[in-house]
Amino acid sequence: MEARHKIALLLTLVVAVFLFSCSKKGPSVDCDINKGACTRAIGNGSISFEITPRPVRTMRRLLFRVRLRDIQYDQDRIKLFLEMPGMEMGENFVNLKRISKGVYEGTGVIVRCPSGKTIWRANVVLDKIGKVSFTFDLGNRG
Ligand SMILES: [Cu+2]
Repeated sequence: MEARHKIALLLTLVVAVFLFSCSKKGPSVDCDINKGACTRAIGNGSISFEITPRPVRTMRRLLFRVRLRDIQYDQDRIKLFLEMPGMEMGENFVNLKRISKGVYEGTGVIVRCPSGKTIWRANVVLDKIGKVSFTFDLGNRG
């Protein structure tokens, strides 16, 4: 093989590896869970979500809080599902109870992923209104 062909082949491989590693980048994190509450618009209002204590760690008792603003929601419970994007981790949900107008709280645990991945998604489901998702990374505390 000529030298320039070898170089061309090498460059092609480098580009291929680069593209592959980019496409493997995983789910995009959209909530900095250790900075405070994250907020999503829904309907004419919004939903805020936070976990305390911070920094958020796995295998600890955590408080999950959802706050509704300008949303008509008369139920006294909200279900919050925890999942890992692209993984089957088994069903994991937290029952949130209304503690004051528009504020729902519940305790739960985020398990440690055996694969070492640390990105989680919380899906907040409001009956007849819809679902919002928050994707966050526990980083080295996952
Ligand atoms: Cu996992």
